[in-house]
Amino acid sequence: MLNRSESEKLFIRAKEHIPGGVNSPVRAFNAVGGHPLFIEKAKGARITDVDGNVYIDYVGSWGPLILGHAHPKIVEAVISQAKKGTSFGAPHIAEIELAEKVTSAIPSMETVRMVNSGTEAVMSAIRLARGVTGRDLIVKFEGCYHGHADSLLVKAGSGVASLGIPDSPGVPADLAKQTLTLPYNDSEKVRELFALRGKDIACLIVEPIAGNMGVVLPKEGFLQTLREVTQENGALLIFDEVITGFRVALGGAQQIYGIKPDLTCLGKIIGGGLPVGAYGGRKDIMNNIAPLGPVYQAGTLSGNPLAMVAGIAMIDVLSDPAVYEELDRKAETLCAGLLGHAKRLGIPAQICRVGSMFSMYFTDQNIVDFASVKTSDAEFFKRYFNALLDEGVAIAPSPFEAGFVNTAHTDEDIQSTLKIAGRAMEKAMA
Ligand code: HOZ
Repeated sequence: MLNRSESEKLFIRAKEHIPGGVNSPVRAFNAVGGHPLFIEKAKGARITDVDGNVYIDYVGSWGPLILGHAHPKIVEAVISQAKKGTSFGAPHIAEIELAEKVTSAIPSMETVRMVNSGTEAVMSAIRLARGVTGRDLIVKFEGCYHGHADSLLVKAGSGVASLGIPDSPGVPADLAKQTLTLPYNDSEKVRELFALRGKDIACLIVEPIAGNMGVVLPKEGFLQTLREVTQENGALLIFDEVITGFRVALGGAQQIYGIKPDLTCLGKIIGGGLPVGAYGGRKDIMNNIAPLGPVYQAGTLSGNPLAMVAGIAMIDVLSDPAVYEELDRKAETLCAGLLGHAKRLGIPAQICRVGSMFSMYFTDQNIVDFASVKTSDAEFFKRYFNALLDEGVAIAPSPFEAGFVNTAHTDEDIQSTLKIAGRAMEKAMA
């Protein structure tokens, strides 16, 4: 067992003045027991905690660090911008440059508005969809998490699922009523709902590859059904690509599956690890946002220069297709090795993976939706998580999150991880 006493002390101190000692609930380790690690520093594929323990990191700040921690190009861009100013609250050239890069990588985003987080991006896209269609109802899928805006905290994934909070108090019942939920991957139920309520639905929002109930892949034809049904009913299709955008491909999941949504939301990844989000899509829709149109959305720190230059530096590196091939190869090796261990040990297991994002489930069920995800053995996960951590491998402290391979992971890192994971699974069986 590693000595984590300094982290433990800091957690006690943090709880004095920060609710639960954390600034985002899933970090609190509730789903895995013990206390969170307090991080001292991170570089490449490794994080170091305040006790000096070093871990191979597959959390990557929950996805955005596709180039690993403190990538030299991003660090250089941020330092050089900081010397010129950290916030202007006024237009500047880096905003245009990042917007050009995002819209060229994701052509369905004809124009894009920068905000500060994925939550803000989604919240604004929903308001826009309601404003443009003049309708109130929205549709989401069980286990998909789209940030913590009121309308979206209904049957959500991520921390909401980890903590077992089905629907958050504080969300007015009248508002929650406007959010209709369906099981992920159930095309038939989507058609049935739209047949009944289609003319009142402003938009349908989906993670085209779910990443907040763990990774769940869309079944063949599912995204196409969503595209057709929304179009037939005059509702907007919103892809929440906060996790998948620039992660599974430069053009996100929509590039892989060949579906063009009306609006797309992006998050943390386009800031290279700095706080940022964005939403964009068809110009005729986006033109309804203030100052062009009446749908209001604003933010002093939106388009923040530090986040913009970090995002530009990151996209420049990602523009080489070899980056994605390499990520895919390493993630494939890792996942095949993990499944191999499970098979050898007779542990029922499934892995869902697209490129460098993946989740492992300890179940014999096919993973297609939130119900099947919940058949994964949460107690086994807890023991496995802690056994990994004890040997210096960090994965997300919840069975409802994704793991990420980043460009900084070397082949040796993958092999060491596999050795540790084999031992961790054996330990978790005991
Ligand atoms: N929604 C994030 C993971 N999918 C949580 C991030 C955090 O708690 O820091």
